[in-house]
Amino acid sequence: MTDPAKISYMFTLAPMEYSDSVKEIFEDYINVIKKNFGKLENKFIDLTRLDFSGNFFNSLKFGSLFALQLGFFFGELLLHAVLSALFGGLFILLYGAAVYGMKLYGYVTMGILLSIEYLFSFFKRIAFSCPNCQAKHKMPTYLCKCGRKHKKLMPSSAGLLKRECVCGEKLACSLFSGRHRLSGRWLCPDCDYEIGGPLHTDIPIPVVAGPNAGKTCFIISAIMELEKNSERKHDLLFEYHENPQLGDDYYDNKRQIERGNAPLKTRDSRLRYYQFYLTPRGKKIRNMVSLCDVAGEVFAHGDDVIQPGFKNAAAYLIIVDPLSIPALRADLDPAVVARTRFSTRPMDEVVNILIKTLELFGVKESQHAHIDIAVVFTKCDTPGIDDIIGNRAVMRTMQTSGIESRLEAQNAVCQSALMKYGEANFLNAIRSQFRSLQFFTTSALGESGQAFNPIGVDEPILWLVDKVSPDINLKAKWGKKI
Ligand SMILES: Nc1nc2c(ncn2[C@@H]2O[C@H](COP(=O)(O)OP(=O)(O)O)[C@@H](O)[C@H]2O)c(=O)[nH]1
Ligand SMILES: [Mg+2]
Ligand SMILES: [Zn+2]
Ligand SMILES: [Zn+2]
Repeated sequence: MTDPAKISYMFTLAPMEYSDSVKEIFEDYINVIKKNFGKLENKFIDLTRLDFSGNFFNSLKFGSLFALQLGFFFGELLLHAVLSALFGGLFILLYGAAVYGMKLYGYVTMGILLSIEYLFSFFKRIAFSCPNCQAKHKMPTYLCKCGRKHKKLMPSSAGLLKRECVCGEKLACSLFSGRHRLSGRWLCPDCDYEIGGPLHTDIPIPVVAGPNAGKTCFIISAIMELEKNSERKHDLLFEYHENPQLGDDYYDNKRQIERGNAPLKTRDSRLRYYQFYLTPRGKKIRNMVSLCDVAGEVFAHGDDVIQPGFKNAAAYLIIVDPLSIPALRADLDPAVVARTRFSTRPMDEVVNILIKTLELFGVKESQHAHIDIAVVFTKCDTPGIDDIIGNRAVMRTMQTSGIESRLEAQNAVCQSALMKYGEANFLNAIRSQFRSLQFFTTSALGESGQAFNPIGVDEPILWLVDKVSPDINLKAKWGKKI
């Protein structure tokens, strides 16, 4: 189905006018020839009617006059035939060159515009992830004020920089003519859900873990921290993009956590998209980050993971509940373990389900080999954890091993803890499948007994966003370019 746009002069109307003109010129030419030929024919008929039986001189006079007239008409026919063909042909040629030259110029310009748009979109990762149907598209559908939908508002034969909707509204259809500033609405081409706009870097990050690992707590508190600190600390402007039609519970959960309660339990097995913009000051192209939460039950029964959003990820964030590791749990105070709610889902199974899901959607290993992954230990406020993988363990490693980078020390501590506590399978699976791996130790709720005081929850998000976004560079934070 083509878009409801008026036809353009350059691509359609001018060639149509041209072919009409050629037809007209040709018809005129035939008429002129016919007319001249008719004159000649009539003269011949008159000639056959002449009576040459009378006076010889009279006959000679009429005969000569006739021959002269015949010659004149024949000459006229010849002149018209040649001159009209010459001038008509020249006109057709020049007119054709102008019309088709213009059309060719149009196609070349269209090719250039589309190539630049394509390259620009590729390098800036311009796309959008639909929080409703989870599809990922490069270009949303534009809904004109008249209610008509333009599925591909891009340079085309309906217009290179602007096109006209059949309602008469002029629509910018290129990045260079301000398409992103149009005041109509932008929809997902698959499900018509209204999305944020056509010009942002798309950063969907599924958050992966078993039930009760602390996914929802982590996501909500990470977003709260970013909302509070990202502008002040990193000059990144934050704006939450709420999806109330899809049951977005960010603000409800934020209130829950601020009161010291656990967030509302995620019941739906679909991915829930928590979306926000995180953009360096002064940049026109905003980063749309989507943290995708799912009821942990999905990772409890592998068969249920048919969530297309997983295949569109820009990065993954795996949550590890340290208490879900049986050997580590055994090292903690039994009284602490008894009062903490933890995940019982083995971590290597969670990762295997993720990898199987990607296979199911036809995502090849070579594709996710370009994807970065953050492995985030939660609940590090639990007494005893700090000494194993937390800040204290990291500081100790930095002092004893000579590792200067905190990120590297964190990796060393977390990986050796995983090996020590029998999670080599989990470690090998993620190491072999993804590009880069960074460990973080966090607490979504903070020291027990205190009010909301999360630790390190925004770091994994900033790290992944820094990795993915071409415009964000938090070198100062990490101590190196990542
Ligand atoms: N101590 C502690 N408990 C946490 C933390 N994060 C989550 N929890 C607890 O873990 C349980 C499950 O958390 P939730 O976010 O609902 O897990 P989900 O099923 O993975 O979304 C809740 O009872 C939380 O109170 C944390 O950082 N520290
Ligand atoms: Mg949850
Ligand atoms: Zn959709
Ligand atoms: Zn319209």
